[in-house]
Amino acid sequence: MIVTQLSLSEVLNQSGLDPALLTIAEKVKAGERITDEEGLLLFEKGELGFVGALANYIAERLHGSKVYFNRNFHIEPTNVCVFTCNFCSYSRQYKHRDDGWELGQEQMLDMVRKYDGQPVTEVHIVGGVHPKMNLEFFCEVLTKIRDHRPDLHIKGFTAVELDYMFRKAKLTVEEGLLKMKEAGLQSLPGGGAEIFHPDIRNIICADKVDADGWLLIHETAHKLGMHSNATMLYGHIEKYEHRIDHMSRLRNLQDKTGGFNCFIPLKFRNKDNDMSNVPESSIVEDLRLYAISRIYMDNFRNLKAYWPMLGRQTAQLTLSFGVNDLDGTIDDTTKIYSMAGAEEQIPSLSTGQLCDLITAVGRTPVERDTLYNELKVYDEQPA
Ligand code: V47
Ligand code: SF4
Repeated sequence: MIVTQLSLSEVLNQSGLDPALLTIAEKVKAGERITDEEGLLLFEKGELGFVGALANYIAERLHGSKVYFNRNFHIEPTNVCVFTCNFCSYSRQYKHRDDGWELGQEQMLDMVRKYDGQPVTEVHIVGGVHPKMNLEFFCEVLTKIRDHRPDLHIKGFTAVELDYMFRKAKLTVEEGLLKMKEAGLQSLPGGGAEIFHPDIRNIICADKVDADGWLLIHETAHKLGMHSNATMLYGHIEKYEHRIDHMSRLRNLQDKTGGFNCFIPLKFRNKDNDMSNVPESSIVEDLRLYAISRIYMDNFRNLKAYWPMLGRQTAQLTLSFGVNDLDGTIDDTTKIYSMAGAEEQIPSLSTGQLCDLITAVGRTPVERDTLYNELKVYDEQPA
């Protein structure tokens, strides 16, 4: 089913529209940035149809009908973690490590070898923060992967994992990142950002790297020529103003460095964690959030909906609300979401299925690499 949004001129000609919302629509038409207050107003008063029309206009202006995906796979080295984020369904404390997993270097390399001869372009490495898996261990893993398959882009380690490793190794952020870059790391995923504002961060994930630490790692990576992504964990106890505060800090850093590839809102899932009493957000709220992110984050070209977590149908819907990227993948091996109650228990989509999902809503699938270079435009159905 194709969701048809109102055009921007239809929105501008609507009678009885709140004058402040009309100003926002005019700014969008002129390609101008909206303020924090206007972002907040969109959360408070912007109906789904209104924000959807604006977001769709921006996404089509930037990307036409193109929707990106990539072919990647995940390595999750361990779910043992020294931190105690209340929303996490995935981690196990070190003293309970027998309930979790800890991969050795050879096991990780076997996962890479499994894709020999297959056209994957990216490996995404992310996991818990294991007290014994240190910088040296991961530098060795990176180099082994790079030596085995130099064409594979290695995107790995959240700022949370890096912050812990660098501290343990008594290195500055720049020294640590340089070591990892030399070993083979090419870009950073966006995890660990959660909600930056201390009023929320101190409740949901008090003991890990704070907002300034997270932002410093990404800023330094950008300075060293590496790109990264940014996430926001939404739909739990945060208020609209915390979302705007979070997005504002990212927008400011992007103004400074231009190093973020994409923004990825992550919907909080409440199964088997210490926040299971917190209800999950509705699909309407999810779609509004995607649309408002697209409108507010004017210097992020790409807005990603991570389908294993949202479910393929909701992810498909987001394509009419500003999203232009579905991540991937032919074989997504992540457990972070399935353990938190995500829609997709065994997240795996073939390229053909992913293309069908995109074409079914009138868009054009485009395979990209990690840095958003276009590899193939699927005008026709793939063989
Ligand atoms: O930081 C953990 C989130 C993130 C839950 O950069 C949860 O391309 C919802 O960041 N409900 C890690 N979310 C994963 C991540 C990611 C995923 C896909 C692509 C990219 C990318 C990055 O997972 C964590 C946290 O925000 N998370 N538990 C939960 N219960
Ligand atoms: Fe550890 Fe990450 Fe889970 Fe927090 S979200 S407990 S840092 S694995």
